[in-house]
Amino acid sequence: MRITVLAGGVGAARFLRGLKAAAPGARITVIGNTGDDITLCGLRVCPDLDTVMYTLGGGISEEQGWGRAGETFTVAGELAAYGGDTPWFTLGDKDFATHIMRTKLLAEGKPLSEVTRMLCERWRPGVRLLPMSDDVVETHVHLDDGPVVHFQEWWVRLHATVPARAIVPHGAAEATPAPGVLEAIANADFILFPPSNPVVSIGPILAVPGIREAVAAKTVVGVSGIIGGAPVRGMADACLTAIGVETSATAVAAHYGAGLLDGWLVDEQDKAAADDPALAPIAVRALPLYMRDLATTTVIARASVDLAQELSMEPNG
Ligand code: FO1
Repeated sequence: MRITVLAGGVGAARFLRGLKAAAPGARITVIGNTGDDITLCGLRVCPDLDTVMYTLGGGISEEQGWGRAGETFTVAGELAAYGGDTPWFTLGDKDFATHIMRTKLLAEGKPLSEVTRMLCERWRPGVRLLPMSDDVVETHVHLDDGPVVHFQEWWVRLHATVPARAIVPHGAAEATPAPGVLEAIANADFILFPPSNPVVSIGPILAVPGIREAVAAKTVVGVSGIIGGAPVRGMADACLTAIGVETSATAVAAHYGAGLLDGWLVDEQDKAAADDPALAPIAVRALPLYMRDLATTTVIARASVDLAQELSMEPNG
């Protein structure tokens, strides 16, 4: 079974751990969001790629969901002594090695997809991890009062508390899918959208020309990251508000649209979504969606696979 997953953020990485357990024989390709990427002190940092690589490779800081376990911050402290670059974005000593190696390989002219493959040779995540594009795409947040800031500054320094009037994947329109991305979508038995932030994690991936159309041609099952009107973690509500979408499992499914989504998993608190006319063409299933641990995550992942297989069988699937 070949599964392709569009992924970004902590929720996606945790979902993928459950997916590997739920479908041990499946060949999983992860198309990772690179809109969160940022250059700090001259080093290229790819948070959503690293979160998947570390989580599935066993190096993640479990409590944070990003960065490395057992970190020290000596280098960050020394940089701060020099006035630092962005003191609000903390890089640990072990994490620095990833960014130094990535930047070295990029400077040798290797594309991000090749660099990611090389870094994964160490971590062995058990999935093929592809950046959505080898071209630079960075999510910019247009604040209500005018300035445009990098997503990380809005997310980390401003805690997404400053109202935004637009969230734009800058560079996406000029980007091309990374090698293997369109093939991974076309050759998949189905596509999964994990409980990622629909605006800043899945959105930028779909904004790369060619990807949305390729995904729409497949059977797609998504997992709501919104339960009972609130994001499970992170600040997806601030992102949804910025694009005028209500923070609800129904509204997010409607945002993706029936042109994209064939199935949608919602928590039991949101089971009314199954009867919402706005989601009529989408097969909605309700089940406990809190990913408390690997066991509960595996059940959720298995449910997404089962629904995708059921929908793939249908004549118009
Ligand atoms: N998030 C924070 O809230 N504060 C940080 O200092 C921070 C540092 C950081 C370093 C490396 C990395 O890969 C991720 C980091 N994150 C931090 C999380 C990051 O903002 C998010 O993981 C994604 O960009 C959104 O999913």
